[in-house]
Amino acid sequence: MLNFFHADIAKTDPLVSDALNGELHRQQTQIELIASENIVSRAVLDALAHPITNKTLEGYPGSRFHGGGEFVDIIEQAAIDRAKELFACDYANVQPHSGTQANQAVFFATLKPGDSILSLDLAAGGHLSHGAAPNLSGQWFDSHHYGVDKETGLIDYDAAEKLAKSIQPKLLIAGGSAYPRAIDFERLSHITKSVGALFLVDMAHFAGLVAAGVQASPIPHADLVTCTTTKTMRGPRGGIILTRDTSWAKKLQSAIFPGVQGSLHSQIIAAKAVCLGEALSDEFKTYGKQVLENARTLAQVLSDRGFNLVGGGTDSHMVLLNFSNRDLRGQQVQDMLAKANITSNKNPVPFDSKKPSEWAGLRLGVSAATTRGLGKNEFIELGGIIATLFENCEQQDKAVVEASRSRVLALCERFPIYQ
Ligand code: DSN
Repeated sequence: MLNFFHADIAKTDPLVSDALNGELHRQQTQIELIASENIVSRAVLDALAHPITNKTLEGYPGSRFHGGGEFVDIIEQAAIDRAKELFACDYANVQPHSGTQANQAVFFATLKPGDSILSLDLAAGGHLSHGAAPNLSGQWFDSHHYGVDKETGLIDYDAAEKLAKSIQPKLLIAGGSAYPRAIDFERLSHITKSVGALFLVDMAHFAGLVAAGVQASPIPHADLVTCTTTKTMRGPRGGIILTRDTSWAKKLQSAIFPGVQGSLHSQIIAAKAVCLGEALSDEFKTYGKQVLENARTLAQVLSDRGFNLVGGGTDSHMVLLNFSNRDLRGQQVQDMLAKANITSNKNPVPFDSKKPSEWAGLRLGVSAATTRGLGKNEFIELGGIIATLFENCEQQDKAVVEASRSRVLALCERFPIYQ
């Protein structure tokens, strides 16, 4: 049995061990620009790999169905308290296994099947779990979408208001995966109130920027707020539900358990507590400022080189490029960047109704590279490399790719991770 508790994974499972080592090496030698990714601290990794993962518990701190929960109680309560302090709210549920499950729990607490919901269109930067056709939310609810203005790429609040008045939704949702500009929560809150609906803000992508004080908080305006602890929050995979209105507490507690989830993931709760503690630090505020500066720098460099930015720029960690005027597809530019060790993802752009392989957009996010230590100067350099690679999509000049790859590898060496 000693072997079971102490043998190294390299000996017990070489296949998985080799792939894990390969993934670590990939992360160390590529610049990560996928907007939903980040690089967690050693402390978060320690929590994720702790034997606390063995613990099964249902319920909430002080009221569990299983015995032996005294240490998880301490940790979960700390995560709750830290989330409330960080986001200046009065209720937090840290058990959702993901952002999507946080949203499902909110639906369970607020809607009945067939009720109407109104959210940002997927191609305009919304999220699958906000009523997109293939998602459970799109099939169980009468789902409608507001969008962005064709010229500016900014949310068309007047059109959203008209739509809300005609649909009379039960729930209006803001937030998503690929809207780079700030959202006017106050305006959407007024629209919501005018039709007697509830207002949910899913701040999964920009929660870390809210925590750092560089983006406005939706908490004062929304009835309910969900987020993930990945992305800009720089923590483990998982979700959180927040509200300033404690009258929701009972419904939300039972919507998560036993509503849409069973036992909690103890190791993730521990890692969430660590990440929330880190986000309360001054260092995290500095990090948030740097994320914003880096994203704006990248946007400026790419715009100066003639590339088209959806929304005309960014107020967040991400930049969304539209290649439709250049006869390029997102997949082509994603593949070109990958050849030079830059990871990104193709994305639809507003009004893009094509299949994923033909989407005209590319989404770039700076959160992970900022955690690595890249600052404004490095993003000026990286933006230049990226623009040159975009320009090389037609020619496919191997020398350009090789020169870019060497410069990216040099950046990775200057800003190492997990050494
Ligand atoms: N919604 C996906 C993304 O933004 O990449 C995963 O979080």
